[in-house]
Amino acid sequence: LVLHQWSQDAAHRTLPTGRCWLDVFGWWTILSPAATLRCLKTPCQKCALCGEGWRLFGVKCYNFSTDKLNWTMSRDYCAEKGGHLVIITSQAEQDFVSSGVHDNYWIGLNDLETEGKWMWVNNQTLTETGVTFWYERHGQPNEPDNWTEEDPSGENCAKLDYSDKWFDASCRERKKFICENAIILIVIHSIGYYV
Ligand SMILES: [Ca+2]
Ligand SMILES: [Ca+2]
Repeated sequence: LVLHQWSQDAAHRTLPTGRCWLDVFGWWTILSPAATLRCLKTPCQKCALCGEGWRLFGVKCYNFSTDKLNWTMSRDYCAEKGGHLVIITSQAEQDFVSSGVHDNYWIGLNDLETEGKWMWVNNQTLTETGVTFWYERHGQPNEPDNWTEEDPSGENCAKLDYSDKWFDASCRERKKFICENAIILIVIHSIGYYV
């Protein structure tokens, strides 16, 4: 892969491959129609790439599905793509996944094994990750409430709701889902100069 090397004042100039700028993470970014490419260092020697249809945030790639699947099928679909259902471990990540697309999405959180013991798909507990974004009601039970009126087995899978908060829901329901995957790291062997 041949990339150009940019100077600070080249930010926001149009490159043949797309646009580049120094992003908030201090990395150079190119947006091309096919993919988001971001350099880990200046001068660029390694770049972070997300596949087509995946969005780059931090050091991860995210795919927001348009198809609807039940929770287990969503989990398996993300695993087939080499990733996992999204694991939300910070306010910034919560803000990213809930920005722009206000819809219902499965996330990688469940209490299938032990009722009330919520686990991420990598077996981390909410205590371990230290952040939760459950929906809170005023004067009524908060989420998760393990509601059993529609599904007697209760609600054992977590979704990101229109309200940008988490709800437990019946794992049988078909919903859109968010997959999270590692970035593709590319080592650049030849660096040109943008003038
Ligand atoms: Ca439950
Ligand atoms: Ca619920």
